[in-house]
Amino acid sequence: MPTTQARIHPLTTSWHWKERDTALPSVSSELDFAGQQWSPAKTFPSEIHAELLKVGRIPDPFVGFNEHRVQWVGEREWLYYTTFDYAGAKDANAELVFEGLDTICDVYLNGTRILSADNMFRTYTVPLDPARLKDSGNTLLLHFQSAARVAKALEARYGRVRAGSANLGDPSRVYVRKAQYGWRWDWGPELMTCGPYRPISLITYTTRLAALHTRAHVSPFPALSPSLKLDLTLSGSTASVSAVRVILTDFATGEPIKEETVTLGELADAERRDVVQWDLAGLVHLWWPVAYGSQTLYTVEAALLAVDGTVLDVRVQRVGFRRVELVQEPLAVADRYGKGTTFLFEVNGVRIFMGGSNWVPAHSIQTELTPEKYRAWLTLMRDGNQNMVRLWGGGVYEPDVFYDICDELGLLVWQDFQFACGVYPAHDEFVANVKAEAEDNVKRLRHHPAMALFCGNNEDYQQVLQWGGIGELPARLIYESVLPAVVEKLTDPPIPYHRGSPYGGKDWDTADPTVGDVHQWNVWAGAERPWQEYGDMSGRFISEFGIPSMPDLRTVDYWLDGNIQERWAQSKLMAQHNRAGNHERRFAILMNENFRLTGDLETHVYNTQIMQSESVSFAYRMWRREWRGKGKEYTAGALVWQLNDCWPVTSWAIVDFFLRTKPVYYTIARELAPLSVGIFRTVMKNRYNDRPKQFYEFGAFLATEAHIEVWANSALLQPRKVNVVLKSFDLLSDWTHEQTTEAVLLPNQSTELLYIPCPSPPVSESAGPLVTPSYSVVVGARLVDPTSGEVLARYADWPQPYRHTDYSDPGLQIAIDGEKIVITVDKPVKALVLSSDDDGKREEVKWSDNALDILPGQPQTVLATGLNGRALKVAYMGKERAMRI
Ligand code: BMA
Repeated sequence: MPTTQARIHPLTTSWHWKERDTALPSVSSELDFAGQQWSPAKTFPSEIHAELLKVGRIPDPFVGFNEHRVQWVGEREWLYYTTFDYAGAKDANAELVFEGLDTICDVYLNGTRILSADNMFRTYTVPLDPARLKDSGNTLLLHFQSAARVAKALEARYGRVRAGSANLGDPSRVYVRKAQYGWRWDWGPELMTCGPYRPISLITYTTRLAALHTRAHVSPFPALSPSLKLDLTLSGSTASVSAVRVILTDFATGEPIKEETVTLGELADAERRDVVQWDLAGLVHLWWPVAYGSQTLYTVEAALLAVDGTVLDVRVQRVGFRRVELVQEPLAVADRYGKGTTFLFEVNGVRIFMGGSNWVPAHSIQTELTPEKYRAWLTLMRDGNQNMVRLWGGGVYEPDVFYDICDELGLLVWQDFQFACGVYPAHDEFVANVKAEAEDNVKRLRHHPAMALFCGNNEDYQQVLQWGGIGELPARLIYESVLPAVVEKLTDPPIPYHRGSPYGGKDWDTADPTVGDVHQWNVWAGAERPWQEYGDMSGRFISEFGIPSMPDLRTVDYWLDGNIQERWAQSKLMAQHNRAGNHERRFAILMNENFRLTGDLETHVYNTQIMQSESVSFAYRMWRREWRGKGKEYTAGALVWQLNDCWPVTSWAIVDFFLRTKPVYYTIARELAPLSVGIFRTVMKNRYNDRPKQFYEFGAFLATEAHIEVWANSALLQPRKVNVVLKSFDLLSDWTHEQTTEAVLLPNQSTELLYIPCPSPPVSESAGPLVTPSYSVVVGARLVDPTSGEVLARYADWPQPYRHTDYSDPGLQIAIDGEKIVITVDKPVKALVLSSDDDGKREEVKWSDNALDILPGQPQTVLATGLNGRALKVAYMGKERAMRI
């Protein structure tokens, strides 16, 4: 039946797949065997590994050494086909839209090749001749070649380049526009996926609203006046088009805000700019990042009307009103590194410290991810007081749902273009392909209020500098001309662009702490400095840093799959699930410096997790302190490497593949809370030529003097009166010390509170006059509301290194009332980790807090949502194997 309405027909059914039989003369002749050698696709969109797994043709690559048993899949060619009917008018327009083909793919419709795709990040729209579509039984056939082989062929043509280190995948990856992590990364397996991984639709229409560009503006501070402009792109016949009706509604309530029907008049142009220009002052609320206000969203609906009022097409886009700027201006006062410039994000005129995470693809097989999974991941970030997610350049541009959720939760998005750790080419064909990819994705993402930054690449500048001997980076053309031009042309209001991460100083210096962003890898990698020096290794914005840990023991047991012989920390199966370069040596250094070595796997898992938790939260504590107010925004953000994993693995992730939080998740959350308090202890030596350095480098073990600095951070926009209560405990005696100071926390910055000698018990006579006994003192700081007595923030500073600390029995008392857990101690307890006693088959318990330091007289309450009668387990420093309560 002929229709004037535009229609979208998602092609989701009747898909089949098979391996290409290269003995057959042509790809199309494979269809002669339809129904025989073809297997029905279990899901659509589809990736071949998922299909092979579901019919049992490959083992789970995430278990044991199976990764190596599935490598053949990526070397082969694969086919998909479906059939569909076409009931539309033969004089209408028809298009096939491919939202994601992974990756090298020829598409045949009824035996004719209609597309040769070679970029998994692009949306391909193929116009069809409806006269050639059959009423029923149109066949769409997809032929995927091996991207790994194509990459090698391109490398043979264009030359071998450097890309990544030995534990990343084959350098030929730079030639193919496919998610780079699939070639193997230092946290992920080699899984060369292929398939139609995003939707394919048939679109039929006479006239169509092909695109909306909603331009939601907010004028500069202090006016912050919202307005909306709308551009339209029409396609098809415009003969019957008369007008467009635009309606703005509140997304949450559905309440209409404004409506206007605009006569379109002469429609010579398919592109219509400024169809509406609305001043919305007083009519809409601003969108704010989490913790700074609400995330009010609006729907813009445009309906294309015919002369007789018939609706020809409708398109909807959700928007938010906000102004986001990347401010790079000279600082007013130099810090220890010099003056330089800021690298800070200002939203609606408010400068905001960014505390967040780097995101890698959350599965090696993209089609296994669901909207619910994305929501769970991003909600964890929001609940962990994080406000920015950086989508790293070796993964994918995520599907729309990811950015929709960021809009809803108030998480700002830093989006890398997809280039990572390599010398990418810049021949014409490649550049054209990349340009088209950038245009597709910028157009797709630009309306999201969460979008804060587009960034040219991940570490391409840095790695070239690091390796040395490479004179030129051809893809500078891409990062310095092509991409910024696309972003500038297509975003309005403008979304900031940054050439690369990291990128900063002169001659593309990527390590300059006074300009741009830095990746701080000098603890885990690089110079392998002690984590206790993170405070001396800051920068204007630290967009990567991290320390790995083992995941939850249940996750370890998943990959072990009952292989008890391999159930020890340094076994080959543990190495299979740890891809970090030199991890054996680097773990050994950090563990040996800080923890008591152990042969017990559970204790080791706990220790690695506490090592990660202590070091990463320490970095956040020190760096947020450098957010010192206007003109002194020395550090304006820190994004931990990395939030998540794409398979079960030992990595830098703060939450493991199965969404099981690691202790660091909670300690970061406390550092990024609207109010936080920090202590830094400095210990002086007896004499400089005394004892080995490491012995008391970070602790008060037989040292002459120790002092502490205490400060607080506030994200509030008003000053806040607090009482700063310090209470110190001696682990070896009953000595305690308490002092209270009144203070006013400055708004939206850190405030220095105290600089005092570390409280210590009296020196025993035998110790001699030069010795301070603070080596056994735990100093607790709390910010307390002067009126209500409510504890607003807390932190406990323990003597270090932790391996020397004499952990006394804390005399734990744990009261459980349904999901409420109250923990009281007689002696300070460090890094108390609550877990539930189960096999991991039930929904994870959601802990309101965890990885706690608890001091006597200061009970702490944790809500364990979903505990649901499960037994509780507890582990802490000194009792690292979890005990059932
Ligand atoms: C970085 C990232 C990744 C890598 C991580 C850990 O610098 O950009 O390429 O996975 O470090 O080594």
